[in-house]
Amino acid sequence: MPRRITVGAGQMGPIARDETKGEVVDRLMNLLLQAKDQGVELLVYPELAMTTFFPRWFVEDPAEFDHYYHREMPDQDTKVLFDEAKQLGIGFALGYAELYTDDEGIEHRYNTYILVERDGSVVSKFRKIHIPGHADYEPWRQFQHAERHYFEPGPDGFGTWQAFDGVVGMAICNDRRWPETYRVLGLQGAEVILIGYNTPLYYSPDPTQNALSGFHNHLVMQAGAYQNGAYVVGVAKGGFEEGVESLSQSVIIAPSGQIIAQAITLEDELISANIDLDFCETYKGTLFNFDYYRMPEHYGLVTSQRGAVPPPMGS
Ligand code: CDT
Repeated sequence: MPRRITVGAGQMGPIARDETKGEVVDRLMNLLLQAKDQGVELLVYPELAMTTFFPRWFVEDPAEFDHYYHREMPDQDTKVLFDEAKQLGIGFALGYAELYTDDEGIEHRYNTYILVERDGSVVSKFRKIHIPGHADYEPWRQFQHAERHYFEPGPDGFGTWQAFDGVVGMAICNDRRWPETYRVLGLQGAEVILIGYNTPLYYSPDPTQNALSGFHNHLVMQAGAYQNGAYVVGVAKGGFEEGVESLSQSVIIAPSGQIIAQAITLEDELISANIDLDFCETYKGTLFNFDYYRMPEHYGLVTSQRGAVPPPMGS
C-alpha cells in the first residue's frame, strides 16, 4: 500500500490586536474549507495562530496578557474548529499560547502546538523548546521580542508520533534554525516535520540579516529535511501586523530538500501537496542511513556543552 497523504500549509496574514478569537477561528475555518476542496488530510496552521504576536509588546506582569492564552484546547472558542475538522475528516496542527497549571498549582506559559488526527483524537502536544528574544524590556529596540518573558521552554523535548500513516514530529519557529531539532526528530524516525513561525523581517540586534530573512528561513528547513530524509511543512503568520512586517513564504519541502509548494501572498493562503511518505527512504536508506554512517562517538560535545569553547591560544 503506498503511503500517500495530502498535507496543507494554512498560512495566515496578520492578526490585529483587537481581532476576537471568534474572528480568528472564522479565518481558520475558511482555510479548513479550502483544505477540504484540495483534498488535504493534514492541515498545518502557524505558530500562535489564535492571536496577534503579542511578545512584541512588554507588560511587566505577563498575567496582563492572559487573555491571549488558552487553559484548555479545545475550549469554548476553538471547539467549533475541532468539531468541523472532525466532521470533514481533516487532521490539523494548531499553534497557540498555553497556560498550564501543574499539580503543585504552579502556572506555566508555553508556546504550543496541538496535533489532532482526522478522527478528532488528540495525537500530542509539542511545546516550543528554543525561546528566542529577551526576558526584560529593551527600549533600544524598534519593537520588543519578549518571548523569554512570556514563555518558558517546553519540558518534554522533541517527540515523534505514529500518525497520519507515518511518523510525525513538530517544532516551532526558532526551533527550526537549530540542526539539533531536526536530528533529534530524525533519530526518532520523523517523516513529516510540522513547523509554524512568526518571523519579523526587522532583526534589531543585527539589521544586516534583514535582507536574508527569507533565504535563512528556507535554508534551515531545506537542510533539515534533506539531512534527515523527511518532509517539512513550514507555515508562516506573516504580513504587516500591528506595524511590524513578518515573513510569509510558507513552504512544503521534500526529503530531497526541494521546495514542492510555496505561498505567494502575505495573507491567509492555503498551499498543499500530495506526498509519498515512502520517498523518505530514498534518503533515510542511502546517504543518510543513520545506522550505517553516523558516528555518535564523535558527537559528544553536542549534548555535553552549550556554548563554543575554542582551543587555548598557541595550541
Ligand atoms: N517566533 C520566533 O521564534 N521568531 C524568531 C525571530 C527571531 S529572534 C528575535 C525566529 O527565529 O524566527
